[in-house]
Amino acid sequence: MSRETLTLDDARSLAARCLVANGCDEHNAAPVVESMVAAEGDDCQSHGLFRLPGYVRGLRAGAINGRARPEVLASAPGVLRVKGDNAMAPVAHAACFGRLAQEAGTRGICHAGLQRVHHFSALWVEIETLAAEGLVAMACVNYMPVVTPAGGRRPLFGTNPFSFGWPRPGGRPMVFDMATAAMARGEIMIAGREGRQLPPGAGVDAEGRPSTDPADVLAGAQLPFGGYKGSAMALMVELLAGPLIGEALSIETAEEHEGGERWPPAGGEFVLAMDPARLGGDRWAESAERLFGVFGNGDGARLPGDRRHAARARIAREGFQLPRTLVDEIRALTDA
Ligand code: NDP
Ligand code: PYC
Repeated sequence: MSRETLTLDDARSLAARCLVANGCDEHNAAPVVESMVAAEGDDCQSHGLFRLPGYVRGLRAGAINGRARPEVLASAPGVLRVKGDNAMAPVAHAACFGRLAQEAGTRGICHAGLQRVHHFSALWVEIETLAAEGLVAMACVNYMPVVTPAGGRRPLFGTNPFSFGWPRPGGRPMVFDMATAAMARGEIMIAGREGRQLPPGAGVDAEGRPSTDPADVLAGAQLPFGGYKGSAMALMVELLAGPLIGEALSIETAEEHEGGERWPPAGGEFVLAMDPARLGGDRWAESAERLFGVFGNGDGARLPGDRRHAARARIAREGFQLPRTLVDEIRALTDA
């Protein structure tokens, strides 16, 4: 596959021009560009510029609002409800995270339920932002039913990612971010694009037979990670990012949008921020550092996020590569 080398600034201006040419104002384009560029910068290709053609399709179909102004309401002490206005999720994060962090600092804990947002990005980006402010944070989203529960046949869950971050005074936060599906759907799509087979256990074909072929699995169903344990985590995400915050389950989103023209559908995001000093007292950092310190002692274990941070340093120096076909597609979407 032919590839083009870009710097992160190249990516920033390529993505910004494309979003603005397709109906976004600067207020909406900027946080979405930063989220995609952060993903490219940490070698998380499935949620980098790979997502841009999908955003453009949603903007052109009128499903995504490129001029959104999400509204932040307090529905109870420590509970924020964010009316997303069909924004791309990073726009809603920019609207509510200042207040979320401030209320978590004064109350010890604050929750934000984001409604009617389009979340196609990597969650670690928003969780790292909150953890860098000294907060313990977690977030999750559901979407469309593409994952079958352990032992079942019918897709019920989205790929339902869950991310968790822990601040580390004087250092970078520890953040993990994982689909509760065995693989993110974007990773399966990229494997298909590059002609690679999937590891066993990623999914089944339309007849329910195990398959390692990306096209078969995309047409069939994905599987949760770790059997019934991942299945329970996916169930939890459905409930947190759906009924708990007044949003749709993945199966409800699919029903609402059957044959719909306004594609892709919007959904919800659950976010929780906690102040560890208020909740845990004086020893919270020291105690956590004792645990973190055991990682990287040569026994082979590493902390989640270590791969991303190594990539961040390398890509900042050397740039990154995108398939030439994707760069051409983005340029065509900018000019058309
Ligand atoms: P991975 O399986 O690649 O990684 C999951 C987590 O495990 C990461 O924090 C990773 O850290 C960590 N990890 C991986 N290997 C090790 C190891 N050997 N030791 C310790 N930690 C390890 O992620 P997924 O493929 O599940 O998800 C990829 C992205 O897709 C995520 O950013 C997610 O937010 C996004 N996504 C978004 C969706 C949406 O609706 N917006 C839906 C589904 C996924 P590290 O990165 O450092 O390797
Ligand atoms: O990669 O599974 C995925 C995904 C779904 C929505 C956005 N990303």
